[in-house]
Amino acid sequence: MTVPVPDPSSVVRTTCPYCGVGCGVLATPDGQGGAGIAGDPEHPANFGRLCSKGSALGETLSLENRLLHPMLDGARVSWEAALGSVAGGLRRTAEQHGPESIAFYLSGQLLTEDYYVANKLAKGFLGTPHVDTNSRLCMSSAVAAHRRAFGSDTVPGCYEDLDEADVIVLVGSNTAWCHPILFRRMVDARAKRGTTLVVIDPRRTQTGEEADLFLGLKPGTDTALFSGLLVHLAESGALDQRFIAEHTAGFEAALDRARAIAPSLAATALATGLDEAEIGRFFDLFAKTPRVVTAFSQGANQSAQGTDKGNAIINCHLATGRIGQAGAGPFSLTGQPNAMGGREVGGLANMLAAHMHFAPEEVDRVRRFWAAPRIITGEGMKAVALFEAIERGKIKALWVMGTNPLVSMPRADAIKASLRKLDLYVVSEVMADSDTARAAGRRTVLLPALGWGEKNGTVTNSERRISRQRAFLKPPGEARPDWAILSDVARRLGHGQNFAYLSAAAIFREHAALSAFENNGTRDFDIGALSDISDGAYAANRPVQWPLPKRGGAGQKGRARLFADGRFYTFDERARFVAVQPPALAQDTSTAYPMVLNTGRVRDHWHTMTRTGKSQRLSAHRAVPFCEIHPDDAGPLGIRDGALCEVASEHGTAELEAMVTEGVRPGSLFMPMHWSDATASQARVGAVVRGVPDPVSGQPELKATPARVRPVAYRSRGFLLTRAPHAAPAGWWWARATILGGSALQFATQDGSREIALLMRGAFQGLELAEYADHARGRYRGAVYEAGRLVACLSLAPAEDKPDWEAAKALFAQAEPEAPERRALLSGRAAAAAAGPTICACHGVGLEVIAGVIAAGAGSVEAVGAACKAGTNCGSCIPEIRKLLPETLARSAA
Ligand SMILES: Nc1nc2c(c(=O)[nH]1)N[C@H]1C(S)=C(S)[C@@H](COP(=O)(O)OP(=O)(O)OC[C@H]3O[C@@H](n4cnc5c(=O)[nH]c(N)nc54)[C@H](O)[C@@H]3O)O[C@H]1N2
Ligand SMILES: Nc1nc2c(c(=O)[nH]1)N[C@H]1C(S)=C(S)[C@@H](COP(=O)(O)OP(=O)(O)OC[C@H]3O[C@@H](n4cnc5c(=O)[nH]c(N)nc54)[C@H](O)[C@@H]3O)O[C@H]1N2
Ligand code: SF4
Ligand SMILES: [Mo]
Repeated sequence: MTVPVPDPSSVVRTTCPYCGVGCGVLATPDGQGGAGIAGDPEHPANFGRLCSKGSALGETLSLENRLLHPMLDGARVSWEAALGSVAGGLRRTAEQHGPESIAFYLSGQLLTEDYYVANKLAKGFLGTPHVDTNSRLCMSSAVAAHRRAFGSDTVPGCYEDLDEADVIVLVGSNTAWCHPILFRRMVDARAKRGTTLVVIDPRRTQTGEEADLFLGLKPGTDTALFSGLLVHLAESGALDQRFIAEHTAGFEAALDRARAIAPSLAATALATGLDEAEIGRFFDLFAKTPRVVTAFSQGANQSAQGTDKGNAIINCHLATGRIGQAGAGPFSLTGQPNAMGGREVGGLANMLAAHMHFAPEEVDRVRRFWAAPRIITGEGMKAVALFEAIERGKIKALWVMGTNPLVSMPRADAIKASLRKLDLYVVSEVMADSDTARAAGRRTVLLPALGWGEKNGTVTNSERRISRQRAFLKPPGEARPDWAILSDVARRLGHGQNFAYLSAAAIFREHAALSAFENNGTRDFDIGALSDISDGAYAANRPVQWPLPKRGGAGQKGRARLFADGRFYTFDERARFVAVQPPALAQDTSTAYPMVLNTGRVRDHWHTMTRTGKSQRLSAHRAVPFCEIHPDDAGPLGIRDGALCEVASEHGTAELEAMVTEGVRPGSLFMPMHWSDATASQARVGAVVRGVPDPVSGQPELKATPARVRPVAYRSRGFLLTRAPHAAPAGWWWARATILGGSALQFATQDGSREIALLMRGAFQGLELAEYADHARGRYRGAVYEAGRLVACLSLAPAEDKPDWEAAKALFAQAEPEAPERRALLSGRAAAAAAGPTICACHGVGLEVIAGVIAAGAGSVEAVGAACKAGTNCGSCIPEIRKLLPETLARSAA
């Protein structure tokens, strides 16, 4: 069962564990638990490139904070005891409350093989339909839109379409930060063929900054914009009448509805808050350009009308016959590395398995294939409903695997409280300190899973391409693959024969066989050609796109595009237009909560930061949780840039640094989703967000919660740098970040310099403490040495004059500073000029350095790169450098 680990020095081809781009990675293990990381030049998703997160994978492999042994109610136990508790608990729960009182909450970050086994165990053998996944929060609206339009959950296009399009429309997608390698392909295409980039987002993101046309619409009004577009296409003679007549149904009703929502440019402008001229430009571009790709992600999906937004987009592509063609089509950008694999195995509560649902013949087919004693016959509860059922005491046993819902679910505080009602709470994790692993039910079992680099299996990226993740590290501690843990539990429940897997390859073969079982071209997902792949071929398998039916034989390349023939998976093979609803947010703002809270991601962190938080490079770009607010709102509220503010909704609160920017609309706030209770005192996004589900997909609206914001006054601000993470005293506001050579706390406190001086003396008793204090002005700096080695340093100042930490951070990176540096630390000045906040994570280049080379004459991104290396590795920071160019030049001209 354990996988042979390649000898150090040998290069292992694997796949990045972060976003859905699915880049190929070459890992060279160093024999000491680490590895060199490079892009795989042969992988068709990235051709050798990696973004900042992929490039820094080597910094996330340490065993710090890993969950290495099974734990039962807080104490280490044997696997025997842990698995016995899980199996016994599941059996008892099923006996006492019925199998439907058991729920699984899975993740688009599991490998397909893990996901397949979890789904099979729950839906076929335990007999519970309540299996949902964090993909519900991620792209279930796109799935629902695909199914309504195509009769199947099919992504029609491929990445080459992005190279070959003349117009790329990005809807609710901060691609430059969230799918950076695809974004670079788009920017390259623009350089080569003059592709026009249109970005539709209420927030001016880095992606928006790079756009040729940025449409900063009112939150939630996408259906009005695309309804207006459909009307415009009809009125400007841009329809593909033949395609509509031969391959679709429902056009008239959809057009009537679009006319009711957005009959004219003026009406579209009114509904979206955009001006007529810019809308007109967009409509013209779309109408006149055959090669258009419309890519969408969370600004479309995470919405109370997410499914309608997807269909409003697809409607425009069907109306012009622009689907399944080179350089043309709607394109759902999936977020997680295996969001697609999860859909393939049926990990969502409204799917059964292998793109089959709950028609009686489908249920019977899966039952026979699995030889399942307790096959489920209908849909289970979707994530939001599932966690509400825990609150109501309906679900008694919950198994969470590969996701951190106490941070990422909406109404997360309520969810946290409800876990106490569970009789059995099982968490399969790689980290011991995730918020979800640290929470407790009445009986809590933590199961240590193998992580990236240790486990083996497959993932499917946004373009339906199946790639291998391969192990190149030894399994640490007692951690095991998720599929093996699940199979062992199945065995203990008496289903050993049906879960007798000896390898990930064996599971993959079964999964491929199910996809082909009684398929005959009736289901899009068919990888029958791989159903008898040998262990050796699986080990060597190169990335391949589905469908890949058996009749094509092994060795076929797979299909890049679907629907080019105009035949869809509906009973009459016609695609469906959908008449969408007029735009509306789930909840209106009120006087108590007058703002709209939008949430999302930053460039260098991944979700709840359990892995990227370990990297000092990735922690430099945005080191504290923040809330973006427009100056027109910040001013009257008395909120200063960089000061702390409290964001509150009906459901909870968070305290963050205000980032005053014109990038957000007046009346809107934006908060990143990354900080958890492990990394900040109070900055969990899920605690604040409401998350009303879309009625069709069940995907919660995470981008528009009514909220309010107010300044929070602290007496002092400061930072504390230590070699190992240092706990913050109660009452501090704090955020933790990994830095070169240690760990940092940025904090705010009601204490002044005298109290902090006492605190430092107490905390580092017996060590050499060098101090500077100006109590009259509330300033204090202290540096702690142990045998000449700098082990801690703290700086404190009045809150309105927050000390800058860049210089101290740079000095802290040297273990044994010389006398001038020691003095510089205490003086609060840098020995050398401070580099400023990091822009280029790969080469650690700060803003001031980049501004410096621009002022000295570097007039282009390339020249900046040549002068200071910024932007020359992964390129994720190029949009930021491009933005600095005119700003700095204007400043130096003034
Ligand atoms: N760096 C980084 N990259 C990631 C991830 C990560 O954690 N970090 N996670 C991955 C995952 S799982 C996912 S799902 C993807 C998400 O990738 P994206 O969808 O690109 O990311 P988000 O920041 O969640 O949201 C995108 C944008 O939607 C906008 N938006 C909000 N409301 C609306 C609206 O009403 N209409 C429109 N048109 N736009 C709106 C937001 O302002 C935001 O800029 O990223 C993946 N890649
Ligand atoms: N407000 C708001 N909320 C959001 C979003 C938003 O935009 N705004 N985005 C939503 C979206 S799109 C997503 S995808 C979710 C993401 O949210 P989560 O899924 O909760 O975030 P992650 O931090 O990726 O959690 C993955 C967990 O799995 C663990 N893990 C890693 N590898 C393995 C493994 O091999 N096996 C096991 N068993 N565990 C492993 C990690 O340590 C981590 O704790 O958040 C959603 N929530
Ligand atoms: S774009 Fe970056 S995060 Fe996404 S798969 Fe590629 S390297 Fe990984
Ligand atoms: Mo996601």
